[in-house]
Amino acid sequence: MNLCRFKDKQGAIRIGLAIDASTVIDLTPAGITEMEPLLESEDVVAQLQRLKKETLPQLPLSSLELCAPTERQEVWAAGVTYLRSKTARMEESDFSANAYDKVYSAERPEIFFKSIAEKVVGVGESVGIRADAKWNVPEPELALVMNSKGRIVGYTVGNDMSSRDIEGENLLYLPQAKVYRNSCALGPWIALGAPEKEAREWMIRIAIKRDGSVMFSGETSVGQIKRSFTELASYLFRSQEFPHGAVLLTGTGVVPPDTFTLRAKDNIEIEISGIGSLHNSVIVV
Ligand code: DO4
Ligand code: MG
Repeated sequence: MNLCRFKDKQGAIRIGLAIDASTVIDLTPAGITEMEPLLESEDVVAQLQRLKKETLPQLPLSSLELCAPTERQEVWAAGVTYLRSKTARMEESDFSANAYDKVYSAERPEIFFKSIAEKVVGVGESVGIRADAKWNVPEPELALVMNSKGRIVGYTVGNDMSSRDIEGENLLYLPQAKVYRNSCALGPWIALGAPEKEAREWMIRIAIKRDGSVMFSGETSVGQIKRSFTELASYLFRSQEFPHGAVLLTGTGVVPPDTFTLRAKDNIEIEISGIGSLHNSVIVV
């Protein structure tokens, strides 16, 4: 079951539920004006199954302006959860290479802050590459959607945009390599109800196009993530509260070759088989 946020003709946000590949029902007439109460409910899937039976407006997906799926959640990110991420980062850095090696197998995962909800970029909007960085890449990632109790209630598609030269120069520059204008894209769908076992079978695919030609494409399986989702989620919620829930990017397993860097006007498409696809163009920020 896939939920989304979309804008109506007056620009107001509404909550939609996909009923097939091309149709969304508008949940507003049923009193659903935000996702948060749904994500907090004991059984969101059962609640949505009930709503599906009500007579609610059916809208063609192609007519909707879809928005980022975040309302008030903070977005965090786990790192070095795939072997590919560890080796690429060890190669790009000099004296901090050991840190990646250690964190990959350490008990405590790497988790860092990525974005507040209102700064998240939605489908069709532009992600940013820093004007002061020379080597910029997208990071296609599965994102866990958790409610305030730390329960994983859904999944969305994420892009943890990164400046590899800034991170590679010195690991202490990580917040600058990771957190800047338009550096986090999510959505448009929140897929609900899939257990971790099922989600680990999904594929993550990325294609980067420049002037209509594919400059890079790659894929990985979610199952390649070294740590369990519950382990990552429980570390995020240690000694920490998220009254509106949280979103956690789970790390990248696809890294373009070292010769590749993004340019303005590139188009990035990330698809996760059990969820849907997120596409964004690139601007310099
Ligand atoms: O350690 C730096 C960031 C790692 C990361 O973002 C990833 O592995 O996806
Ligand atoms: Mg990442």
